[in-house]
Amino acid sequence: MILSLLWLSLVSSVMGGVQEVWWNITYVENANPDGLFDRRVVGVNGTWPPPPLDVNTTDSLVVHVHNSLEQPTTLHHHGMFFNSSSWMDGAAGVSEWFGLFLPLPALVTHRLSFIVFSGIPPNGDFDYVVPINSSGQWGTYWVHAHASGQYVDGLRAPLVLHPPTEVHSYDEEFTVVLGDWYHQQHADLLQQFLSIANPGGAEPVPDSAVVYFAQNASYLGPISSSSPSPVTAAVGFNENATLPFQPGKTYRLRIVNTSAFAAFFFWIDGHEMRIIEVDGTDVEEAPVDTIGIAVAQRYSILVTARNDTSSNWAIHANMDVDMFDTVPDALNPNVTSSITYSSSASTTNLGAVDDYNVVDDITLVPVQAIAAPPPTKTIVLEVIFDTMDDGTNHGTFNSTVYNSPEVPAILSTLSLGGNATFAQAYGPQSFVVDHMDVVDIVVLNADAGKHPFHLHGHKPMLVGKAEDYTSDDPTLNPPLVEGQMADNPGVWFFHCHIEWHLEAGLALQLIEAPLVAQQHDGVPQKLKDNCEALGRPISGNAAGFASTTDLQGLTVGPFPQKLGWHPRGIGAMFGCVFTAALGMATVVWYTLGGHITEEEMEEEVKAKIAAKEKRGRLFGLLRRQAGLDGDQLRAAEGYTEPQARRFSEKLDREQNSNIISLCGQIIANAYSR
Ligand SMILES: *[C@@H]1O[C@H](CO)[C@@H](O)[C@H](O)[C@H]1NC(C)=O
Ligand SMILES: *[C@@H]1O[C@H](CO)[C@@H](O)[C@H](O)[C@H]1NC(C)=O
Ligand SMILES: *[C@@H]1O[C@H](CO)[C@@H](O)[C@H](O)[C@H]1NC(C)=O
Ligand SMILES: *[C@@H]1O[C@H](CO)[C@@H](O)[C@H](O)[C@H]1NC(C)=O
Ligand SMILES: *[C@@H]1O[C@H](CO)[C@@H](O)[C@H](O)[C@H]1NC(C)=O
Ligand SMILES: *[C@@H]1O[C@H](CO)[C@@H](O)[C@H](O)[C@H]1NC(C)=O
Ligand SMILES: *[C@@H]1O[C@H](CO)[C@@H](O)[C@H](O)[C@H]1NC(C)=O
Ligand SMILES: *[C@@H]1O[C@H](CO)[C@@H](O)[C@H](O)[C@H]1NC(C)=O
Ligand SMILES: *[C@@H]1O[C@H](CO)[C@@H](O)[C@H](O)[C@H]1NC(C)=O
Ligand SMILES: *[C@@H]1O[C@H](CO)[C@@H](O)[C@H](O)[C@H]1NC(C)=O
Ligand SMILES: *[C@@H]1O[C@H](CO)[C@@H](O)[C@H](O)[C@H]1NC(C)=O
Ligand SMILES: *[C@@H]1O[C@H](CO)[C@@H](O)[C@H](O)[C@H]1NC(C)=O
Ligand SMILES: [Cu+2]
Repeated sequence: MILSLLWLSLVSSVMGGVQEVWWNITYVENANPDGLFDRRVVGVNGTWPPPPLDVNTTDSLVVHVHNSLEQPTTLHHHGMFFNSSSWMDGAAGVSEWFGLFLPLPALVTHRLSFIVFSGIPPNGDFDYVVPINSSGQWGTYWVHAHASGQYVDGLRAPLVLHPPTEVHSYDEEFTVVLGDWYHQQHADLLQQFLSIANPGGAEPVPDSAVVYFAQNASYLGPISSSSPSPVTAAVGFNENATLPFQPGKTYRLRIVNTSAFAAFFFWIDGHEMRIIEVDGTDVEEAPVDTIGIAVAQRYSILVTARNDTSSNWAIHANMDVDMFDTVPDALNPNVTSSITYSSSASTTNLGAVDDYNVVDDITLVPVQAIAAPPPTKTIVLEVIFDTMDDGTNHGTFNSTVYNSPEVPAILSTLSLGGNATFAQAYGPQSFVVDHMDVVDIVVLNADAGKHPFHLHGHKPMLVGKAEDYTSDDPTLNPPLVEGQMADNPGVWFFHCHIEWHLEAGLALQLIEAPLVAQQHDGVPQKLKDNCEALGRPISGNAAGFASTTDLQGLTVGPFPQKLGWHPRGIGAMFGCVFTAALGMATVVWYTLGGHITEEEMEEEVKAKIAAKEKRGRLFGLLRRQAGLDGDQLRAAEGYTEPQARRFSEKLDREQNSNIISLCGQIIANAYSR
């Protein structure tokens, strides 16, 4: 608010314009940025990566999108406010197609779809109006698909907003794009992730990492000595990417982490780095050894070039493998590019480091400090991953899986009249906040993994951080809060930006000042047409009814397993269903698994069990059985892992029968409660 007022007075004398771009979103065959594997990606106008965007803050941006994919798509301009026009925010993720296109034999895969707005249907169009000239924002952002994991398949690009005058001075700038990279299509990976074959919720581990550079809305080409794969040959990747440096100059590097999953550690040999921007906020210069950058985060650093040009220097981007359940031998998590002073010099690579000395972002000082207003509302959320009653593992806030409503929540807001203030009308995981509420969102991470959360439509203030929220020690557990002013009427998503976790349901929708939003109704007809083309109702509550309570037909669940705390009848029924599921899984295993040897299978089972133990994600069914000791739990682990497709008659018979009897014991325990 204070920022935007300052901003408007600063730019009022500058003439604004509109920067328009036309993006035909297409599949691109045989892209090979890591030099290891040709795969189909999602790009723009038949090329990949999608073009970087460079916009002056005196301009607004219009992205004219044509969808040439076989599934709905959306674009989300990450971090932009879209003040009172949340329908332009593009937070979708329609995945009914997911159910439709599910290859057979289908495992138990839950239908998930994330819709704040329904997306652009195949062959459809939509114009995204990004009001940069009025948002009071500048710095480093990115644009990515927010539907069906298409950004994991490549639909992602940096977006740089240049103010007329920068706070920090430097001579030139480059954008550094980091991302994890998968060889399989996202839809296939997602199917494996959200299946009863993966009750521990092990996320797909990337096949490699990619680093590439942009400047002035173009990517930098490969070094001249390389001959990379033809489809992506216009851009330099990893060891073939380099930043040309000149002695005496100071460069701003804008680092964007476009990963689906992996965080990165970033540093440059032989050079010092100073952080000057975090996620669109200018901060006072702070020296840093290593940047640790989570999915969707952006940092700008200043790097002063060396005076001597006798050597070129390695740039390091290492993936944080702690997040991976397993690190396959074939994976090189550490990629390098270079800084070139002279094409004839050789490159100095100082190699591995002992540990990553990362900056704690809560210590960084914003250039324009804004006092945290006192909260008027608090939302406490516990991050819980668990195996649900359908055998799949899901990420949740407080054990409720987010499912997108039938009617995009913004259309409910605009059509429910006075009923728009009832949170239950929007379905589960919906929170209504009043205009100008100051909301503390307290996130308690009960999971062993790290989770980078993203709130749409706002720039949250980080007002506290605790090492261990279960501790009584105030140094480990100080008050933990984020303050956020409800000054942007509309519907905004709050979710983990690890794509797998979002798709596992770790999300909620914040319905902000619904009655004020109704006064700003400017939803383009095209958006409603697109929803209807996708067969979705465009008014009413989450299920399409003019009611606060009637939610018939709405997709909900799956739910935490009730075993152990529900009446015995349900326990018994569940036991039967469970056994049936087990049998079915075995059948599926036989159909799928003929080509894996006994040893490979055993290895895989062992690795998965070890990984799951490491991550502390015990099978929910078993964790609830307080009576189990460690050995029983381990045995149970052995049971739960193979349940999906790991059972084979070649597995040890005796172990098998132990497993089955343990299953019986669990059900008996449940009865006895
Ligand atoms: C949205 O615009 C209103 C009115 O100009 C302003 O008060 C509010 O702070 C803005 N919100 C954001 C998130 O920019
Ligand atoms: C994509 O192609 C269209 C039509 O040929 C063209 O107008 C547009 O500028 C292209 N966009 C990009 C980003 O290349
Ligand atoms: C978009 O690209 C597809 C595939 O290359 C092409 O067939 C189609 O004509 C293009 N459409 C537009 C509107 O540019
Ligand atoms: C942004 O403004 C600068 C001058 O301040 C101009 O040189 C440049 O071309 C503009 N960029 C775009 C994308 O309009
Ligand atoms: C932003 O640009 C749009 C499109 O050119 C224009 O209509 C609007 O008045 C501009 N707003 C500001 C605050 O400059
Ligand atoms: C990029 O733009 C900046 C300022 O607009 C200019 O000084 C620089 O020469 C440009 N670089 C290239 C490679 O075009
Ligand atoms: C870099 O170029 C070499 C050929 O010079 C090629 O073998 C390698 O795959 C390329 N690396 C990447 C990441 O494209
Ligand atoms: C990207 O985000 C992931 C997930 O949080 C994180 O592990 C990784 O370190 C980030 N990458 C960089 C370069 O920081
Ligand atoms: C480069 O040389 C200049 C002039 O001697 C000096 O002021 C500067 O500190 C040197 N820069 C670096 C990075 O060593
Ligand atoms: C990656 O880099 C880290 C830190 O330098 C090092 O500990 C690790 O062994 C490297 N991993 C591989 C596979 O080279
Ligand atoms: C979520 O769970 C936490 C911890 O049990 C609780 O304090 C909080 O009130 C719950 N939040 C909601 C929105 O139910
Ligand atoms: C509001 O909800 C009530 C109770 O569900 C319903 O009877 C009424 O028709 C609804 N009004 C509107 C405008 O949707
Ligand atoms: Cu997460």
